Amino acid sequence: MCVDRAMSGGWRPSFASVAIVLALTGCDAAPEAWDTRLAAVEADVVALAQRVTDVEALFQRIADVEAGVADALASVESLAGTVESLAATVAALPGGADACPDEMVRVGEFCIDRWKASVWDEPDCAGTSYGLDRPDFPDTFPASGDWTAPLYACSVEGVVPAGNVTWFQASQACALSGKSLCTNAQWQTAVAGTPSAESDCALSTGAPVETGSFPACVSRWGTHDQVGIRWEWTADWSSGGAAWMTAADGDSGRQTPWPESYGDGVDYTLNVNGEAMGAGSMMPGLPSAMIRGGDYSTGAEGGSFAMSRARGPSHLAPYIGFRCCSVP
Ligand SMILES: [Ca+2]
Repeated sequence: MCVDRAMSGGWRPSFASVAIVLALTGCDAAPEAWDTRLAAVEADVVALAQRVTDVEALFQRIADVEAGVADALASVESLAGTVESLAATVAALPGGADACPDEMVRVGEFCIDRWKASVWDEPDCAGTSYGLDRPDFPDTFPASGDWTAPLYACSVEGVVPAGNVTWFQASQACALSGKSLCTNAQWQTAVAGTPSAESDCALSTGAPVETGSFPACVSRWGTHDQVGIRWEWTADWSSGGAAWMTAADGDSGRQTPWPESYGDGVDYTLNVNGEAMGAGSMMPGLPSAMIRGGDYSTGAEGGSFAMSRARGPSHLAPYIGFRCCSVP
């Protein structure tokens, strides 16, 4: 059919081109049939043009969708970056994930050992544990802290923690484990909520016991045995008083200055106005290093407010141990 030939091929027809093609192809239909057929062709052309317009619109919609998908992908990528950044921020916050090693707990901006320190000759807390019942530290780890072979402070449950250790040895053992002695402020902050009674913590066992032996002796933050077993050296040095406090000042210089609502109200302080005890004797002019918490025979006067400034950093005794802190 003439019209079919005219419409064949891929080009887009117009009324003029259809008329020219019809003339050139020499169609010889009768005039009355011509009008009818021309009307039909016009209708076909209009329909075809509409379909072309529809296809163009479809292509535009596809392009729009593609642009929308690209925008969405960019948004997802940006969001992923934001989430990653937010996760890092959260991890760095106090209490954030992975902020402290497993053997420590997070308290505000610092980490503190869960358990009172034991001192080992292997960095993974293996080998020999020192200072349990006597000052048996090797010559390579002397009282002065001037070590030639390292020892390591570990936070371990279920072992007797170290005593018989000077402040200098305690400080070095913490440092060799990548930590430091806790400051008095850190110690006091972390101990919050620890019970202060003899029945709750190792304050009247007569000898050191293993860490964790008194399950109730735990602070609100999760530290164990800050009260009892052995006093703990803190990093802080200070002066003693002008003179050693005598029995006239209280029970051998002990005072119980805390309000009733602090611990059990009888936690004692020692020599807050006096001299400090050195290696075996009272030494005028020797600074004290503060010890906290109380030991296996302090009794009810030990507790989360118990403190003594009666021991110089060079003192060592079975009733003094330590624990370590760090800032991540
Ligand atoms: Ca107490």
